[in-house]
Amino acid sequence: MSALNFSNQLLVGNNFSGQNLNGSTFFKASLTDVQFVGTLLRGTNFSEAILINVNASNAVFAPNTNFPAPVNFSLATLQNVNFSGANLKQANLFKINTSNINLSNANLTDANLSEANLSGEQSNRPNLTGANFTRANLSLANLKAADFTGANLTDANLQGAILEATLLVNVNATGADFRLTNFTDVTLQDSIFDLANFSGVSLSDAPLPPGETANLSFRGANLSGATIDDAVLTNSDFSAFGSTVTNLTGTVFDTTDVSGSNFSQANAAGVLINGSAVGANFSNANLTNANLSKGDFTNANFRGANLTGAIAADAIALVVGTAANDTLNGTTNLLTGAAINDNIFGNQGNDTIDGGAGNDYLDGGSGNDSLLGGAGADILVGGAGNDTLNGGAGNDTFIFASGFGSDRINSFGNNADKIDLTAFAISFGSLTVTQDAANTVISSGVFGAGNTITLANFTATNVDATDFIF
Ligand SMILES: [Ca+2]
Ligand SMILES: [Ca+2]
Ligand SMILES: [Ca+2]
Repeated sequence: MSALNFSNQLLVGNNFSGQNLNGSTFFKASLTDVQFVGTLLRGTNFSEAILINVNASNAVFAPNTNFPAPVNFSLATLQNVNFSGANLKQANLFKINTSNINLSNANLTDANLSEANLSGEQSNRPNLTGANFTRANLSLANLKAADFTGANLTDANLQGAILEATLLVNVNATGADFRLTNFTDVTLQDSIFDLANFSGVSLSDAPLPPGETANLSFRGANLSGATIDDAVLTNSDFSAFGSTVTNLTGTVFDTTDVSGSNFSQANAAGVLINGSAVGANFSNANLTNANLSKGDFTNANFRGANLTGAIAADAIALVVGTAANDTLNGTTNLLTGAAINDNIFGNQGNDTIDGGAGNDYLDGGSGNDSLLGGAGADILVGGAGNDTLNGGAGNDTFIFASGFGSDRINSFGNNADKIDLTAFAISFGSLTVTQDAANTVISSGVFGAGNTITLANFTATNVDATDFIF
């Protein structure tokens, strides 16, 4: 059987399972209780047809050499239609209107689902599990309450789609475009959104049961100007994708949990984080002009981050200075009185920074700063300007990078403290170590003129390669 014309016909109870109906037309036909299980339906036309209780599981609609036209379902009405495992590659599903649709494990690569209605209710979710939407066009589609568990949305276009109450679990949406989507009440977990575009998106109410983590990957994604509120994005990855850094400029994380997440290298200028960021990694992130007030940064890592112009009022474990000459002190846990491992940034101005107890990260920024580590294994970064550094008790690390100035380390602990010169990629042989009265002066052609490290009251012959991290 092949290329039949059912245009405008009424089909009830027909069983076409396993047959070859390639090239047939069902234009404006009405099909009720029809079976197409495993049927060959390449190059067919179902536009404006009405399908009720139709089983087309494992049917083949994809074009081939003999039937090069994609199947056409545009403007069709589909009630209780089962496309599970069907091959709908390149299918034209423009403006289809569905209820109780099953597209589980269907192949919708390069399909056009623009303005399609695949919506349902949470009690009876449209089944899109395991479906392949690679490069599919889902722009302006209504996907309310759809279950995308295990689906592939790589490079899919979801611009302006309704994703309200959807399940996005174990989804791969690498490179997908989510601009202007409605992301309310979604469940986001164990999914990949690398290089995806969320620019300007509003994502609200994405909770998870207590104790569960989100484990999302947003590497190299664009979330600039996005507003995310009341979401759980724990243990998520916002680090770079190859050479593409994640764009978080102006992103708002309002009452959103980003604990354990990795923001390493992210461009997060002007970002707002006011929820839990416990144990998060902000190393080398651009946090200029960020608003980190009220955030909880306990055990967070800000090594190499730039917080110029940032504010952190009432933040936990993070203290940020202004452009003026600030006096900044490490904090204690208000409930237990215990020392906190603080991250303290002086920024511009001549700042006095005291980490207090705990393993602190102190960054003077520009200006002639005075840094005191106190007890604990501290990391002190003088930054530009002529700084005075004192690690205090504990095994402390002093980090120097290009243009660090003429800095002085008081009470350098031989065989305890370390000078980190990793930024210069040199070895001990490139250093010049001289005795200058009671002090030791360390210089190098690699540092450039005007950049010296003075170890106050320290004997030059005690300086060897073990005092450095190269
Ligand atoms: Ca400073
Ligand atoms: Ca110390
Ligand atoms: Ca300095």
